[in-house]
Parts: sequence; C-alpha cells; structure tokens
Amino acid sequence: MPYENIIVTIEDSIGLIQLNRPKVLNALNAAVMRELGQAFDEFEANDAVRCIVIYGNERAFSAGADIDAMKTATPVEMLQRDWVAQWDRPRRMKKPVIAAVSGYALGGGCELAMACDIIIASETAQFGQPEINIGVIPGAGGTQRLPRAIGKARAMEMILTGKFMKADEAERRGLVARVVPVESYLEEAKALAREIASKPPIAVQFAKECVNKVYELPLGEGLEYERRHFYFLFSTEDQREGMEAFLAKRKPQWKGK
Ligand code: DAK
Repeated sequence: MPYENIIVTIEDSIGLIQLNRPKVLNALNAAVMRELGQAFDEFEANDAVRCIVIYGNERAFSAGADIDAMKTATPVEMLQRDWVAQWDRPRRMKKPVIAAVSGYALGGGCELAMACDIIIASETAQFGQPEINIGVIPGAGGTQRLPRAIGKARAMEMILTGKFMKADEAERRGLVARVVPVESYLEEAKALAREIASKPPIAVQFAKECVNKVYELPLGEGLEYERRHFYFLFSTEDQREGMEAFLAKRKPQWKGK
C-alpha cells in the first residue's frame, strides 16, 4: 500500500510507522490520520508483526493537528471527520504500540503518544497540550488521559497554560516509561518492541487489554475482568508450553495458540 505522509516498514517482527511531514513538524491532517489507520489495519492483520513502534524525527514526534487544515473547519466537518476514533486506534489495537518520542509531542501529537501503550522518550522530548493558545481545548483525549497519567494538578496547569513538560519530568511523573539519549531513542524503542514480540502473543494481548481497563472499570470489575482473562489463558497451548519449559529448564517455543 503506497503511503505519502508516513513511512511504513517491517523489521523482524516489528511494524514501524514513521510520521513523515517534517516541514510542518509532523502536523496531523486528515490524510496522515487516514494513512495511520490503514497502517494499523495492515499490521493488525499481519501475523508476522507482533509489536508496533510509531515515531517522528529527532525534532518532532508531532506538533499536533494541522492548524492550517483545521482553521476554517465547521463543527459538522469536525464531527464528520470522526477523528476521535482515529486517535484512539493505538489503544484499540490488539498488538502493543510503542511511541518513540523525540522533540515536540504537542496537542494531537501528545494525545496520539498517550493513546499508545508505552512511551519511550529521548532527552529532548517535550510534551504539551497548548490548544488553549489557539482558542480551543484538547479534543482527542488530552483532558482525560493527561490527568490520569500525571495527576490532576499538573495536568490542569499544563492544559490551562499550554506550557510544555520536559522529558525528565515526564518520566518522574509516569507519563513516559523511560528517557534515553536522543541518539538511541529509536533503537531503545525497537529493542523494547523486540522483547515484547518474543513473549506469548495471546498473553501479551490480554495483558494490554487488562491494563487499559484500569481507566474504564471500577476496581472490582477490573479484577474480575483480569481473572477471567487469566483463566482463559489456561486453554492456550502457550500456557502449557511456558510452564513445562520452565520446569524442564528450557526456552519456551511460543505458538500464539
Ligand atoms: N500545524 C500546522 N503547522 C505547524 C504546526 C501545526 N500544529 N506546528 C508547526 N507547524 C509548522 C509551522 O507553521 C512552521 O511552518 P513554516 O512557517 O515553516 O511554513 C513549521 O511547522 C516549523 O514550525 P515553527 O517555525 O513554529 O518552529 P519553532 O521551532 O519556532 O516552534 C513549536 C516549534 C512546536 C513550538 C511551534 O511550531 C508551535 O507552537 N506549533 C503549534 C503547536 C500547537 O499549538 N499544537 C496544537 C495544535 S491543535 C481532535 C483531534 C485532535 C485535535 C483536536 C481535535 N478531534 C478528534 C476532535 C488536536 C488539536 C491540536 O493538536
């Protein structure tokens, strides 16, 4: 499938998506979001792909929705674009999605990174929801995901002032899993993806689903949800293989069944 705004490749079992509008700091317009959706569909359907990494370039993961493309939009046009579903796509993927963030992750760019399962940040990463400065508010999850990630007080401050948060603070507050040197941020994200890709796929899928439920369910229901998935794994060949391999002191051979 030809892509014009993103670069899509597969390396070993890792699906790679690079946002590729460097002149506008990878601003996200309808075409980018459509192509992103297609790439996610492609990777979800490809059994050879076990984990996905999405990234931009050193200067910017993404500076947000394309302001030029949005400035004259009507409410009905915004509604018809159905953008929210597209931003939520990484969360809805069965396979884990890692955002490798260097430079700016702002507005819709920050929201896209937060919709991924793990963020690996370079030392130069900066996160922000600066929509207030252009007369709007976050519209693709920022007011909901940022407070859940870093707490209400700091999220409120960021959203009301539009000020950015640097990588080291983002790590301290739990927005990102790890901060690494800018020279190696992509390699680190790929290495993490390879490690996840080496685990039993059904268990990986269930673990992702269960952790994401923490944002949606009360504790009792979340615990039940987890338990049902745990029991279900005892119907997989990989559960038997994992436990037998452990006891036989050998490496397990996962089948994804
Ligand atoms: N859109 C369009 N162009 C952008 C852009 C953006 N978001 N960000 C940067 N650019 C362009 C600049 O216009 C400039 O273009 P030229 O002048 O070279 O033609 C080029 O990228 C380089 O940017 P700068 O010259 O400004 O570079 P600086 O290093 O001086 O500044 C900056 C970098 C990131 C601080 C600055 O560019 C900036 O403040 N950018 C805007 C950041 C921003 O406000 N982002 C939030 C946008 S609103 C929704 C889904 C999503 C959204 C809403 C709803 N639904 C599902 C309903 C999302 C909304 C947003 O993200």
